[in-house]
Amino acid sequence: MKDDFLGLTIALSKGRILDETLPLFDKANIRPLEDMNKSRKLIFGTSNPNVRFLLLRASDVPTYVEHGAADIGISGKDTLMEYNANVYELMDLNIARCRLMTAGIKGKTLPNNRRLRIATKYANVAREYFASKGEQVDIIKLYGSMELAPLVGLGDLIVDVVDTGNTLRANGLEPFDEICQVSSRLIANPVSYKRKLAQIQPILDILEETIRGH
Ligand code: PRT
Ligand code: MG
Repeated sequence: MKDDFLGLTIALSKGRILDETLPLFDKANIRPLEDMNKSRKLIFGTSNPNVRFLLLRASDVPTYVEHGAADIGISGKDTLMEYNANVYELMDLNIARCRLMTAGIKGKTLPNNRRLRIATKYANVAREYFASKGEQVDIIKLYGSMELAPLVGLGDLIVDVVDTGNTLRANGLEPFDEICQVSSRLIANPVSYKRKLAQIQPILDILEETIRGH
């Protein structure tokens, strides 16, 4: 079911990762032929005829790369931890940095007579984190706006990514524990990595150089 494009297909995601990724590829002389933030397209040719970009939901990037629909991609460590796709993690790009944290209503004590309920889109990460502390929790799976949940009694805590913490504060929440630091990673399909190394390696070299120069 592969299409007939023989070059390198790179999976990117809309939003903050894209904004920090395009300047990196720019250094490698790979620029989308249209404004990816404005166009409604999902496949973008680039200034390099052998490279194209796919524009995906952040959480779909590992899936496209795992199945070889994209050769390489850029994904947050949070997303990689949650979906545990069979991909190579080639490089820490050190962009879109944030932290995975637990958070809850400011000043509120947690119940100790029952299991904690955790509202999150990071169900696997949250379950493993609490299990590692010896705590069994009930997970309430959400797809966005986690900050709302505890305010209306949906869960005692949330697990979410936090940058400045402004969103938590604006909603009367406070961060509690840091689960891990997050940054975006360059990932590769294992077969593509072997077959297309000649195309991938020069891009890796330039990205590496650019990141070190930061
Ligand atoms: O739309 P979709 O559900 O696919 O993703 P999204 O809108 O939640 O996030 P998106 O697409 O903009 O970015 C996805 C990736 O960016 C995440 O997987 C992280 O790896 C990375 N990243 C870095 C962040 C943040 N920083 C971040 N601050 N993703 C989300 N946020 C959220 C945060 O949860 C809060 O709601 O941005 C809001 C502002 O953060 P504060 O702490 O500065 O207020
Ligand atoms: Mg988004």
